[in-house]
Amino acid sequence: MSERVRRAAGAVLAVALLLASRPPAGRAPGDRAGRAVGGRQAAAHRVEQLRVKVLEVLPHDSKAFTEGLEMAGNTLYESTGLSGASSVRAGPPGRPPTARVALPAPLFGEGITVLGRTLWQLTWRNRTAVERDARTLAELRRVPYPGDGWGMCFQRSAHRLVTSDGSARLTFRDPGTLAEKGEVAVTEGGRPVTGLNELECADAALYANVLPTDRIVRIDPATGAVTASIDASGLLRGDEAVPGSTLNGIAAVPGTDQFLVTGKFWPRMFRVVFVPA
Ligand SMILES: [Ca+2]
Repeated sequence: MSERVRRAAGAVLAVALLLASRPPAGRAPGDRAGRAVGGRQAAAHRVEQLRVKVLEVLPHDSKAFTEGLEMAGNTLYESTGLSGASSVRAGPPGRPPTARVALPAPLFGEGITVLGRTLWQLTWRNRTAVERDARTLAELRRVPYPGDGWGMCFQRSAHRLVTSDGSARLTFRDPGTLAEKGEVAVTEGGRPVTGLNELECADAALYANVLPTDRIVRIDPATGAVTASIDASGLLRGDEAVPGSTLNGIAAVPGTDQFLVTGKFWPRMFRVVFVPA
């Protein structure tokens, strides 16, 4: 199949999926301002092009192989990976953590999300998820977790967890048991977006770091459609880059439209807003 035919087929599929999943009076995915979008074809392909605007630069532990980042109240939670170096930390953003617990080898820490008094921490390929006390970070129990653990966030409005596994698929899970409740394929212009990594649930949208790029995508969880592509390149200076230092870590700042973003082995973290590119 030629590239042109393949693209056309993808476009038709995207329109069909969009129309099938949208209520008749629904807003176009990701159109936060609620502007009318003329033309169904245009609506199906409308991906906002955004960039990061830095509001504040904060220190970040350059030894942290960041795999999960999330704020709850004024507390920043971070999960780090690598067998023998994995941890979960909590404290004010940009300050030394006030609580920190190691995840013993061979466990490889991955995504985290806070559910009130507890939090979940995934592991990469240890087929285990760890539930912790959100205040002390003490381990409460371990639950079997089949497959790769990557990113995770808690979509409060739908009372479900959203998890990634490095593919283009997001899985919805029961927040108490982690049992699968459904899934959605993430597409951009009809094509799958693979490498979905650290996640953030914010308002009605999902955000995902896209490995191995400096890109963050905003996703409509109802359809899987990418509604915005956010260019987060240029945050890490060339002289700060080391092997493995990829962008990975996005945390919404509660009560604002701001986000904290950082990466693996990054010495700095950034408080940003997303603005038109
Ligand atoms: Ca996050």
